Amino acid sequence: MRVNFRQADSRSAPAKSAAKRVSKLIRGIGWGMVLAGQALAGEYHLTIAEKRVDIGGEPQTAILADDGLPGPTLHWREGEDVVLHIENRLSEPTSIHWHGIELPYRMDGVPGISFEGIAPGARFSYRFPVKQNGTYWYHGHSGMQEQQGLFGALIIESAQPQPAADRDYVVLLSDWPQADPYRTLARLKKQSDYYNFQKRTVGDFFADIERLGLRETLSDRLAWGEMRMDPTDLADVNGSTYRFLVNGRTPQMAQHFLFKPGERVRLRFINASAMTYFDVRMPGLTMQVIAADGQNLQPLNVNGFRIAVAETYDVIVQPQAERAYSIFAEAMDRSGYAHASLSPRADWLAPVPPPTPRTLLTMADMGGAHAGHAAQGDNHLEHAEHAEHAEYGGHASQAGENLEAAKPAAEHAAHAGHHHAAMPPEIPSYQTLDYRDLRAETATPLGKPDREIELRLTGDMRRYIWSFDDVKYADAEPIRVKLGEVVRFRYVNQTMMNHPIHIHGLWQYLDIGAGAYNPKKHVINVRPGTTAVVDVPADAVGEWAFHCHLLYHMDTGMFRKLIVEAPDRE
Ligand SMILES: [Cu+2]
Repeated sequence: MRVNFRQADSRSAPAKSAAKRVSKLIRGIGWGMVLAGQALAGEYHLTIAEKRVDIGGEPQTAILADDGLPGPTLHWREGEDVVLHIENRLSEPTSIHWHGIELPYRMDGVPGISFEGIAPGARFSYRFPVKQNGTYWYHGHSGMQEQQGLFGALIIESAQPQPAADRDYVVLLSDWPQADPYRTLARLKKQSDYYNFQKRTVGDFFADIERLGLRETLSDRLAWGEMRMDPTDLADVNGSTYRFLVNGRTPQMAQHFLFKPGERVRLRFINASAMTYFDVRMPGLTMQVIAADGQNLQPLNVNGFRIAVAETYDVIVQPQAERAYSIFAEAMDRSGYAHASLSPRADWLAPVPPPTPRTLLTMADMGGAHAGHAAQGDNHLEHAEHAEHAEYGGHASQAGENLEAAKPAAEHAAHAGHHHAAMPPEIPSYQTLDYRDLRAETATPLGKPDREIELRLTGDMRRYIWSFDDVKYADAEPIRVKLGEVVRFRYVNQTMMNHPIHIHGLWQYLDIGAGAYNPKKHVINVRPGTTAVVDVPADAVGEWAFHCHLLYHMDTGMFRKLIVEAPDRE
């Protein structure tokens, strides 16, 4: 049986609900019968080709799946066998990686590790059973294709009933380069702070790191309460070259999602950026986080969350007022933002909130007021709550999410059609999502790890080389583990950057002291100067990519091959 649910463009609510009806219909009529005989096979076709796109600037060449930026949202169902036919119409090799998906490693889609890649003009068919559900994404794993637009959302419907939502939208965040990404990388290699236009103290900072070491330098600067490093150091590539998009649209392109007051709206946030972390908030609404990286969580109410590159978070909001709400995703370094509206009417758009002051951001980002401890202790146990409050307190609690106050100046005059109605109840205090608060919905007892591997996250910012243990990928031996082992990785971040660490094919259970309820993730962000500990059950044989998900870090060497060996293979 062939069912193609490739409709899913969350821009169009009617199309979406129609597809849902079809989905229900098929399930009602035929699914039981089909399942009795064989797994339902979803068959999909994607064509990878170049296309000129114009996102409010000069037209540029993009590399897209089915001409879409983002590519089409794929809808799979847990328990089905999927077949994905990929056709390469480029003049260079391509690949698609199914991010966060458990599959035979030959289907994982990393050229040079799990398959040969897809040659120009060639086709490749991925086939595997779908063993999980939730919010994921797919992206190119060849060259800079991911940065050039080759990505899309992947939504897997659960075999078990899930909490009902009246609306279900994909909110896919990305960074679109206004320059050729190869040129960007070349520039970074020549001058790593090329994109940092306020670099007055960067030289001092590096000098201090050389003299005192990173830990000293960070704690020194932070303890004085005088952050002399500019916030723009937090991102190597930023809003000076990027436009920030929601589902492929700039803030000016006024992306909106419809709702009726009182409805439960599920928003599936996916950070498909190559390099950009976002701080997400929806002024006037509490977001209930129900899943991270596709995995159900015990519901957690937050007013904001940071989403690292390649992470996904599913949240439920229940807007009560007849007004447009802002979905506001600021680049972590505040060099720009993505914006969309959650609105009762297509012609009502939410105003863009005022940006969070950058100077208040830095403390939290660099490990916060307690950076001295953070550097020694756990990544998540030493979080700077004061800084978090300061970060949002400035306008959020004082302004009470007042829309008038939040209304920005002339540049957003285009959004002036918004509608003001009754204010939602005041939210008493600000809570941002913290890894420490994540609890898996169900317990997974892992037992004691069989061994521990310390992996230092290293780099030479001035030469723009990134690595693990000071050895870059080209010079590194693969990490070898045995099938059935539980390996504890200790990620020691010795750099001044955040690194979102991703392991293909396997899960990382982040040790936050919650035992069997530690959350499992495919991406673990490790903040500057901190250590994160994860337990990884090596439950899938094969050769897997293991890397920082910042594209320019991966490309310059922060990458390993992780081999899970069958017991008889020695
Ligand atoms: Cu990195």
